[in-house]
Amino acid sequence: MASDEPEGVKPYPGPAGGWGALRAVARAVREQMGASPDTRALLQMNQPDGFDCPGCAWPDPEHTSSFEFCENGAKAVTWEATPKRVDPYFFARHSVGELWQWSDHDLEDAGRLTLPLAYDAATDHFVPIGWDEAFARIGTAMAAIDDPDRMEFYTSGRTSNEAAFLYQLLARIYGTNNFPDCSNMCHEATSTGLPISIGVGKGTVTLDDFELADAVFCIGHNPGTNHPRMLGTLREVSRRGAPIIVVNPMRERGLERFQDPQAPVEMMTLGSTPLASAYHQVRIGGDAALFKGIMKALIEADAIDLAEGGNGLLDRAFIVDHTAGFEELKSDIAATDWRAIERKSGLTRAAIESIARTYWQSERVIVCYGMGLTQHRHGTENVQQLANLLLLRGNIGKPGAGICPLRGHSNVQGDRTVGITELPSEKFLARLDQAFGINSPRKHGHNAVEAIAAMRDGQSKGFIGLGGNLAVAMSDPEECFAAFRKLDLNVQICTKLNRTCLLVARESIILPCLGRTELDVQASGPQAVTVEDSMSMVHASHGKLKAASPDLLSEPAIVAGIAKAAVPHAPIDWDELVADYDRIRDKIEAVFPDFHDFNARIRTPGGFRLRVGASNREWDTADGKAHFLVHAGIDEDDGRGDTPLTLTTVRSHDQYNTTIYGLNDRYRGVTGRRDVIFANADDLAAMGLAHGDVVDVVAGPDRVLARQTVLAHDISRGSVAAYYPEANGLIALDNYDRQSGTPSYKSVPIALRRAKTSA
Ligand SMILES: Nc1nc2c(c(=O)[nH]1)N[C@H]1C(S)=C(S)[C@@H](COP(=O)(O)OP(=O)(O)OC[C@H]3O[C@@H](n4cnc5c(=O)[nH]c(N)nc54)[C@H](O)[C@@H]3O)O[C@H]1N2
Ligand SMILES: Nc1nc2c(c(=O)[nH]1)N[C@H]1C(S)=C(S)[C@@H](COP(=O)(O)OP(=O)(O)OC[C@H]3O[C@@H](n4cnc5c(=O)[nH]c(N)nc54)[C@H](O)[C@@H]3O)O[C@H]1N2
Ligand SMILES: [Mo]
Repeated sequence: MASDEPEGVKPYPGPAGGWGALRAVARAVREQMGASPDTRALLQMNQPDGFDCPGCAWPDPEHTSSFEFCENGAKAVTWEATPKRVDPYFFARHSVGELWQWSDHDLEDAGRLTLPLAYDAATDHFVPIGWDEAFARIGTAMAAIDDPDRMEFYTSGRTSNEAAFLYQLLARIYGTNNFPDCSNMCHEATSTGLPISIGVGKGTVTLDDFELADAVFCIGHNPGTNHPRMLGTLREVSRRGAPIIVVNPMRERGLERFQDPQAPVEMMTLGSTPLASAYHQVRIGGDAALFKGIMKALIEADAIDLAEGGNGLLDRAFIVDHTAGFEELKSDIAATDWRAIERKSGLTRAAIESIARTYWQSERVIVCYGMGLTQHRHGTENVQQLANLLLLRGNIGKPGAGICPLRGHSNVQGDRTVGITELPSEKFLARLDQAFGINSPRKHGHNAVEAIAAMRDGQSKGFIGLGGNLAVAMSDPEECFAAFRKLDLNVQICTKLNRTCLLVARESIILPCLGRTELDVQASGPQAVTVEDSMSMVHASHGKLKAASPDLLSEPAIVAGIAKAAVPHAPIDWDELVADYDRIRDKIEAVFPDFHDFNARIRTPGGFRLRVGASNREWDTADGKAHFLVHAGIDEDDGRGDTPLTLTTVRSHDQYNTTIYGLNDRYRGVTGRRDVIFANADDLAAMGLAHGDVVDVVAGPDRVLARQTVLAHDISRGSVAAYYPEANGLIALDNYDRQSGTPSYKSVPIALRRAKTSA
C-alpha cells in the first residue's frame, strides 16, 4: 500500500519513454530555461548542420533530418543552454568555504560561469581576472614545477577532437604523458582488453547491423536512462521478433518496455513495445562466470551435435582461419565446474543453457555492454570472456553481428583516438614529432587513479582539468579532496561550477568555456568541431546559440592560451591553428592516417566511419589473429573478505555523472531523494531488516555511508545498489582492475547495519 511506502517511494508502473518522458522534458525546459524559453537549442540537436548532443555517445541514424526525441538529451541541452548565470558578484557574495557546503546540484544550478576567476586566499573568495592574467599566472605556476612529470593533464570526454588534440600537444611539448582521463574510470577495460582479443579497443558494429541481428544481448547497461535513443533501435529489433536477452542484477524498466514518443499510435493508445525477451538477474560481478557457463553449454551441445552427425555449433572455419588459443580455452571451460558457475553467477544451469540455446540458434548476434561489465576488479577479463563467447561462433566481423561497448561521454572515444593516452605508442609519437618538429617524451604517464595517488603522495604538483569533476567522480573523495588541496596549481576549464573547482591549491584558476551548443567564432568565422560516437562515426558539430557570456573562450582557444604561456618557445603558431579549426584537422590528419581527407569528409552529412579492422576480420594483433584468452577459475579473490553483500553504484534517471539535475529516479520509483539503498527482499528478511529501515552501509571501519533508507527492490540475491557519486566514499582508491586501472565502482564488498535511532 502506498501509505506504507517510505517517503518519496512508489513503484513506477509505466513503460520507459512515453508521456512521462515528455513531461520530464517540459519540466527541464521550465526549470532551466525560464518562462519564455528559447527552445531552438532542442531542435538543433543531432541535426546534420546542428550540434552533437552533449548527452551520450549513441550514434544518430544516418542522414537524420527529423528531430529525434530524447528526454535525457533534452536535459543535457537545457542544463547547458540555461539563462542562469554565475555573475561577477556571485563570488563576492559567497566564499569558497560557504560554497563547499552547497550540494553538487546547487553548485551547478547556479548557472553558467561567465568570467575567468582566480582564488584569493586572503579573503577565501574567487575573484574575476582577465584572460591574459589567467594565462600568465598558469604559465608562471607551470614553469615553477621542477619536473614536467609532476603535472597532470585531465580530460573529460565532452571535449572535441580539436581541443583534445591541441591539449595533448601542449602536454607533450611541456614534457609529460600524464593523461588521466574519464575513460580510465569508464571503458578502460574495453580499451585494454579488446586489442589483445580482436586487435582494436572499440566496438565493431554500426547501426545498420542492428537491422540484421538475429539476437541482441544487453549486458550491464541501462539504456532507458543513459542511452535513451538506443531504445528506438531496440524497439525495432523487438518488433522484428528478434530476441533481446538482458543480463543485469536490477530490473531496469528501460530494458523491459518502451513507449516511443516518436510513435503517435503507441503514444495515443498508451501502448508500448516489450524489449527484453528474457531477463537474467545475474549476481553483481557474476558475468565472467555466466559467460563461462554459456560457453560450457555451447561446447557441450556442440559435442552432442557432432556425435549425432551434425556440423556442430561452433564456427570451425572461422576458428581455424582467424583465431588462436581455441584448445586452451576449451580445456579451461571443461575444467570449470557447473556448481561454481551457478554459485558465482547466481543463475541456474537451466537458465544459462537457455541463454546458450538462443545464442547458438541465432546466426548473427550483437552483444552490447556498459559499466556493469567494465567497472570491476576483473573488468578486463569480463570483456575478454565476452569476446571469447562471440568468437566461438564467428560473431565478429560479419553483418548483423559484433561487439558493442556503449561508450560514456559524447566524445570520450574521439579524445582517445586523437592522442589523449597515458600509454602512447612509439609509432604515434614519431608521427606527432614529425608533424610538429618536437620531441615528445617517451616515458608512459599516469592514468586517473595513478594521478590522484601521485598528488596524494606529493609527487604531482599541478593539475589542469579540461572538463569534468575528477575529485567527485573518482573513488574515495576524501582522499581526492586532500590530494587536490596539496597542489601548487589547480586549473579547471569548465562550463559550470563544481566541487573540483573549489579544491583550492596555492594557485587556483577557473576558466569558463563555450559549450557544445554555442556559436564558436574565430578569426576565420564560425567554427565546427568534430566528435566520434560509439560506432566510430566521426562528424561535425556546429554550435548555434549565442555564447552564455561575451567573455567565454572556446576550449581550443583556452588550450592555445595556456600553451603560449606555458611553452612559449614551442615551434607552433597556436593562434593560426585556432583561427581556423580546419588547420587543426589538417594536423590531426598528418598524425593519424585514418583521418585522410578529414576536412572534406566531415562536410558530408553524417560524416565518416574510422577504420575498425575487426569489423572486416582484419585483426590488428601481433600475429594477425583474433585471440581466445584464458582466465583460469572463477572464484578468484575479489577483495570480498567475509562481508555478505556486494554493492554496485549506478546513475539515477536525473543525473549526468556528477551533474545532478534533480532528485528523481522515475523508473526505479524514487522521487525527491537519493539517500536510498536497493536490496533484495529475501536478503533483507535474512538480516532482520525491512523495507524502509534506516541503515548504515559499511565497507570498512572508516568507510561508512550513514543513514540510508533501504528499499526492497527487484535485484539479485547478495546484490545491493546505491547512487554514484554519493557512495564513492565506500570505494578505496586502490580497489581497481590491475590490468586496466578501472576503479571497481560496480563491486564493493559491504555490510548493512541498522542505524542507531536518530542521530
Ligand atoms: N542521462 C545520462 N546519460 C549518460 C550518463 C549519465 O550519467 N546520465 N553517463 C554517460 C557515461 S560517462 C557513461 S559511462 C554511460 C553509462 O551507462 P551505463 O553503463 O548504462 O551506466 P550505469 O548507470 O553505471 O549502469 C550500469 C547498469 O549496470 C548494471 N550493473 C551493475 N553491476 C552489474 C554487474 O555486476 N553485472 C551486470 N551485468 N550489470 C551490472 C546496473 O544495474 C545498471 O543497470 O552513460 C552515459 N550517458
Ligand atoms: N561510483 C561511481 N563512480 C563513477 C562512475 C560510476 O559508475 N560509479 N562512473 C565513472 C565514469 S563512467 C565516468 S565517465 C566519470 C565521469 O567523470 P567526469 O567526466 O570527470 O565528470 P562529469 O560529471 O561528466 O563532469 C561534469 C563537469 O564537466 C563540466 N562540463 C560540462 N560540459 C562541459 C564542456 O562542454 N566543456 C568543459 N570544458 N567542461 C564541461 C561541467 O563543469 C561539469 O561540472 O565518473 C566515474 N565515476
Ligand atoms: Mo563514462
